[in-house]
Amino acid sequence: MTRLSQASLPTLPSSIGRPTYDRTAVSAGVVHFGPGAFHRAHQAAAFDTLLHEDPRWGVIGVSLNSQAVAEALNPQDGLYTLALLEEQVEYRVLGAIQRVLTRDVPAGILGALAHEDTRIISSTVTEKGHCLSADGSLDFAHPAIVADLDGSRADGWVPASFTGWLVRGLQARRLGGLPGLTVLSCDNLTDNGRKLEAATLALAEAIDPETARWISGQVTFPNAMVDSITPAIDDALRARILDATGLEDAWPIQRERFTQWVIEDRFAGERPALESAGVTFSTDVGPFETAKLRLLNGAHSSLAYIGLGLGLETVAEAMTDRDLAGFVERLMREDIAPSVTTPPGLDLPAYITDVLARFANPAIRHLLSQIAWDGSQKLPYRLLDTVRDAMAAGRPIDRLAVPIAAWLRFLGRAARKGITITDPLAGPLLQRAGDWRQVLAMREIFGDLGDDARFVRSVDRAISSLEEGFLTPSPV
Ligand code: CS2
Repeated sequence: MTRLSQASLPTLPSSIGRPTYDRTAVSAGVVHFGPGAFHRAHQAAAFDTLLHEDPRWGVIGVSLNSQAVAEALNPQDGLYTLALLEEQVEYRVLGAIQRVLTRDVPAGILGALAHEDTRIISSTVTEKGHCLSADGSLDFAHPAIVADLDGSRADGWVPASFTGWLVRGLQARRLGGLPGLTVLSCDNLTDNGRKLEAATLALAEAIDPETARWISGQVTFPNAMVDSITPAIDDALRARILDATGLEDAWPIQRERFTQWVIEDRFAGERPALESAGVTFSTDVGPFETAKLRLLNGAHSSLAYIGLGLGLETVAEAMTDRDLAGFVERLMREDIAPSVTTPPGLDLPAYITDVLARFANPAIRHLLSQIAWDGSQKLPYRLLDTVRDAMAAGRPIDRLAVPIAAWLRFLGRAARKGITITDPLAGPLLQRAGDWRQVLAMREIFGDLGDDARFVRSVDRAISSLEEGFLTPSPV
């Protein structure tokens, strides 16, 4: 079987989309940290579209924690297949990624960051990759940050954290007399750009104050909202892709057709003309981020923890459970929507209807267990901020407490069965999971919410009602 590569590209059936621009003429305007499925399905697809008009926006991927993407994509000249999931699946081979660099060649990463062609450093390193405390500031006690503070004193420092790499790369640009650039976070965090800016400045200040000053003047960190449902690839789809393309692809990816990327118009220097790829530039991304994180991701995590408790496997399957789907819809419309400022031009009730339809898409097999990863990092943005706003406004929080209770029960089940969970706080969470009050007391997740008697009472009631087999605590 022939492997997908630049050389084998012409053998693709004509029905399969592919880069029709000259890939040898492309320069890398973007260095992206975290070239996993989400980046490759979403932002790299947008850059692939843009490259048909402007060759200066190729992408160099940096994978800090694994060799897997590099091993899959480098032998394929950065090419991979994207399946757009609908009744009729559409396949497209994407070519924006030029190569993927890994930690074992630090000089390569540094060279890319401090290259004159590089004008954007972007990231999808997930919530935990930002090493933040519960208040959203850089966690100076995080082992990777401690290692960077220590390591930065030595010559030839190889950073451990993503933030460390930013500081190291920006320092190299300053020392090399290169201009500043745009650091573009595409992670699911409220105020992602501002948080990354504050974290980078705090670390730079501790390591090299002159670079911190340079960053303040030369580098911008726009906020951005990214949205597209991207389930992990499975063997069934791999087989279908092989069938459709006739080429072996070590790591194809899939996503729904819907995609949205709203970027704050705050670029250092030239802004890529991504409008042609459907990107929206806005002066205020905050309302878009909040609407998406609280409504879509909040509902997703609710479906995941409640659904897993009911023995369900996928999002679409959970949406066929009438009680659960009805509960989540009420949660979105009655409990979450009041905490969301309507983004300009968006009809919030229609947005909720659309999100629910996307969840119910039977062409997408999105595992609840995948969404259940990293609950300690996700719930603060997805649900706890909404709880705080609801309490401050005197609105009920009983329904909002249900997914939190479902997460606590998910932890309790894992601890009882002795199975581990994917979460950077898995150790302490599972240790405390036998007594959910101890989990609520974890300030790194709940802040001072765990001290609030009203919140604790609501969670207590929600746990009892889930135990009794009701989705909702009465009366709702
Ligand atoms: C999901 C997200 O895995 C998860 O936690 O909620 O990846 C979700 O599919 C995307 O944010 C949709 O844009």
